[in-house]
Amino acid sequence: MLKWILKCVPQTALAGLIALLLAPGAAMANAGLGHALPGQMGLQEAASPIAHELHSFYNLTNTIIIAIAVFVLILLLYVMFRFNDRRNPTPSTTTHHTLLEVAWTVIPILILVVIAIPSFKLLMNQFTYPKPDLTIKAVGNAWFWEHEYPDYGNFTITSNVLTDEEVAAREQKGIPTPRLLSVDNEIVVPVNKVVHVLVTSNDVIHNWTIPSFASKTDAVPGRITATWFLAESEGMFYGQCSELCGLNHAFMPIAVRVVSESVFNEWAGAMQAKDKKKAREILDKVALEQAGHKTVADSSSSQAR
Ligand SMILES: [Cu+2]
Repeated sequence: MLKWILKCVPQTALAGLIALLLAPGAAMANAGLGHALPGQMGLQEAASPIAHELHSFYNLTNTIIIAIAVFVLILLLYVMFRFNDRRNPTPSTTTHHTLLEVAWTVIPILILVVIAIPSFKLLMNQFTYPKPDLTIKAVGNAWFWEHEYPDYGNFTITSNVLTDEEVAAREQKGIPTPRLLSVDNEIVVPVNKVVHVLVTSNDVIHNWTIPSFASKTDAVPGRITATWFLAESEGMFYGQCSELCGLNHAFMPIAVRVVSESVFNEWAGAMQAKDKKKAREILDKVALEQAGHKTVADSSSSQAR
C-alpha cells in the first residue's frame, strides 16, 4: 500500500507536506532572535506583540491548510482505490445529495470565517498606532537607509552595508556580525517602548522591514507611510529592503540595536552632541555585552584562547 502511495503521489509533494508538518517544530528549534539562520524553516523568532500575534495567525492558517490538504489527499486516494474500474465496474447513477451539498458549501464558509476573524484583528492591531515613546523617520535611498531622530534634535544615522573585510574585522573584536545584514551604523531604540517609524524614500520605492517585529511598510517617494513596534528584548534585529528597488537592492539592510533605556539616553545624548566616537564606543560595549561577554577585556581574552 505504502509503495503504491509513493508511486501515485509525486515525491516532491510528499516531501513538501512532511516539511510543512514539521515546520512549526523546526522553527522552534532553529530560530535565531533578530536574524534568520542557515537551514531555518518557519518564521523568524518574534520579538514584538504584533509579531507574536502574526505567528499564531500563521500557525492557525497553516494548520487549517495542512488539515485540508491531508483530507483531500485521503479522499482522492480512497476514491482511486475503492471506486476504480476493477473494484466498482457498475458506477452508481446518484446525481444529488442535499445534505452533502449543503455541507460542502457551509463548511468552507465557516473555515473562511475562522480565518477572517483573527486576520482582521491582526490587521487592525498593526495599523492602530499606540502613543509613541520614540519616533524615527526612515528614508530609503539607492542604496542605503537614513534614519532621523526628530525627538532628539533630528540627528541622522546613515546605514551602509558592511563589506566582507569589515564583517571579519568586527567578528575579530567578538561582535557577532552576520554578512549582508550588518551595517556600519545601526539605529538604536529602547526596549519595551513604542517606536513609530515614519517611512519615505528619496528616489524609488524601497521597503522598511524588520521580520522579528513584524514591521513592514513601503518607502514611497513623496509620501509618508508608517509602522510601529515594541521590542520585547534587547539585542540586534536585522531586516532587508523588501521592495525590488534596483541594482543594489540586496545590499541595503536595516539593523536595529535594542538597548536599555539608560543606554539609549546615553547614546542619544552623544549623538545629539555630535560625539560620534563616543556613540560608537557605547554601542560597541553594548554589542559585546549582548554577545555574552561581560567586559571588553573578556572578549579579547576569549579571542586569544
Ligand atoms: Cu530594495
